[in-house]
Amino acid sequence: MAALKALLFDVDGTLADTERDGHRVAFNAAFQGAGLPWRWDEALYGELLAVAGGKERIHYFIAHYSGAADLHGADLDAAVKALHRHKTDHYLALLKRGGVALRPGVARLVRSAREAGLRLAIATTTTTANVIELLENCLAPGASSWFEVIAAGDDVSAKKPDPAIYRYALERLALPPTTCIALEDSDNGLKAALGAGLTTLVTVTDYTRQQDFSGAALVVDQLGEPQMPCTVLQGESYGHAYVDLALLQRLVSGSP
Ligand code: XBP
Ligand code: MG
Repeated sequence: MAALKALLFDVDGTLADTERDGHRVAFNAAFQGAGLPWRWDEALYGELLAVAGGKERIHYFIAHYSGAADLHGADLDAAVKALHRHKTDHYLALLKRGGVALRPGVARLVRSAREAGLRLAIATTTTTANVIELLENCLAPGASSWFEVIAAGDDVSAKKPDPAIYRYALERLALPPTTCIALEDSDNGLKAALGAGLTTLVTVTDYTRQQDFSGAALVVDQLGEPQMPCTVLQGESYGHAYVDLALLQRLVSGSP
């Protein structure tokens, strides 16, 4: 039985429900600041989330929602990079204002993994600065140092669902995927983790609940707490009322 050695966490949607009231709001603030008439409402943003990566998402929007004319012939790549920098500034300010909270069970699971001597890593599409601010602001001051590897954003050129970010994190951990587990929220993230050979647990969000999670070891509504059991949506939780290290070990070892 492969002993669990490391937890690889996705960020957006997994550590915190950041998309609808966080990133989406920041994108719209950047568009407004640039004098652009673009406003991503909750429904449109749900569609645009199919594209991982903020810069890639803006490019996709321009290509598919005829936004190019609003840029009046500006250099497209430079314009998107500038918009994304401003969006990130707005998102960081939102995090600093306390606009985002960790999802249930995240702090508990991270702390118990540390106490058990398990290694922690991040594998995310979002920008490194966003990860550090979220960990420092929402988990604990200094918490970003608890994660041995923070694999994020442009560390890899191919974003999720490509497995590159997970392969990069595993390489830096120098661990085989059989001793690790990935925690994700979306189909893109699941595909990326499975592509890197990782057992994967999914905690859904309102945006991802209806997605296809074939191949996930377990799909739940949230990690849960001792006083707030999670709901199993797919797979087997072996009698565990919430996600803890013992359950993650069973999922990795695959033994019933
Ligand atoms: C989700 C993403 C990110 C965020 C926006 O990342 O796809 O692009 O939506 O962040 P995760 P950026 O892999 O953590 O679920 O604008 O910094 O890309
Ligand atoms: Mg995610």
